[in-house]
Amino acid sequence: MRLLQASDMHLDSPFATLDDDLARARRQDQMATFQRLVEVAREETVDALLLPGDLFEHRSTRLGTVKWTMDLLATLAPLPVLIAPGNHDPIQKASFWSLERPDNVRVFSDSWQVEEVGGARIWGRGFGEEHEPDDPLASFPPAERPDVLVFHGDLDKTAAESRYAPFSRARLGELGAIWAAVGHIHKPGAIGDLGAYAGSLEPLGFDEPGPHGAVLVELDLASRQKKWRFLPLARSRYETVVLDLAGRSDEDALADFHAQTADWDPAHTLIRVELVGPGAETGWPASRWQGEVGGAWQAAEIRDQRLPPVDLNDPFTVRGRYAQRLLAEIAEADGKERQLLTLALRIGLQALEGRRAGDH
Ligand SMILES: [Mn+2]
Repeated sequence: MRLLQASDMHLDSPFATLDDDLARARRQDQMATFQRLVEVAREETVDALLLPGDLFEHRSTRLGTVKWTMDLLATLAPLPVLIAPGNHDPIQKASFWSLERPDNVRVFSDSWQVEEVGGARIWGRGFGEEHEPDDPLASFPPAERPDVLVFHGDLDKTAAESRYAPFSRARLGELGAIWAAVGHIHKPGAIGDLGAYAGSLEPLGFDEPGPHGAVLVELDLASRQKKWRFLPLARSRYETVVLDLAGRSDEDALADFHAQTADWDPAHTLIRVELVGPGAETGWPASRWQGEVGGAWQAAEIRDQRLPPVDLNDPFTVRGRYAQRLLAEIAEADGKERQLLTLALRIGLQALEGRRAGDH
């Protein structure tokens, strides 16, 4: 039998860090990719579509989107669509899961339930609340042997580490399913030989780089063997390019940028360029980099983390001591904090030279 697995669509995500037009475009991408998923279910003549959670973003999904989704899934009938709600779309009393749905769409509750599809026993379980520190596999009925599992949870985590249905791969192995279709982790990947996370169907941000999509599984119930492959269905991808300016000109670094990104489709790539190394004083300003990287990308942002020239051997001046203190903190920091501290270092050193803060 053939199964198509996809999760973590987060339809109607706010994309709050993007400007309004781009956020709207990304929500349209999410819906277009979901539509593509439904087409693939039809083209690949699968026996069921498995959606292990976070189909919706319960704080921001609009009623119209829920209805659009259900109408689309209805077009697959009689193909079963099995949904195990996740932490972003838990089955609560006052949720869109209480709306009417097509007969072929089945939503698992927050206790394990079974659906029979083509002779396979497909067991599923959903989130009932946003936070669930209990191991979802601990409550699996002990006398049962599942063929397929569909659920949302956090792999190789303990209750102390995760409030998102933490479970162990050892326990998953003990249950003896041929395949586990699991949602929650947005990076696509195998769970050993036991199953897989399909990852977020359409990536949500720069922390979800690379191709995203769905998983197509082929199972043989008699031999309990399986084959599976990843289908890159996402419309867009997020990529970060780090350009180290040490020992080369801005022109060379830009040529390197073009070489590194040559294979990516600009119209469907959101790109972040991190400038590191020296050159903040003498190199192109961030605004020039923004222009050089180009407007062909779906979105392009420059993260300027270049350091100003600093004499580290000068602990006797205010400038040297300020720099040492900030550099020590920069070494410990990451992400946004690192960017902020780098900016503080640059502006602070300029201020100590009597220059205006806007000159960076
Ligand atoms: Mn998710």
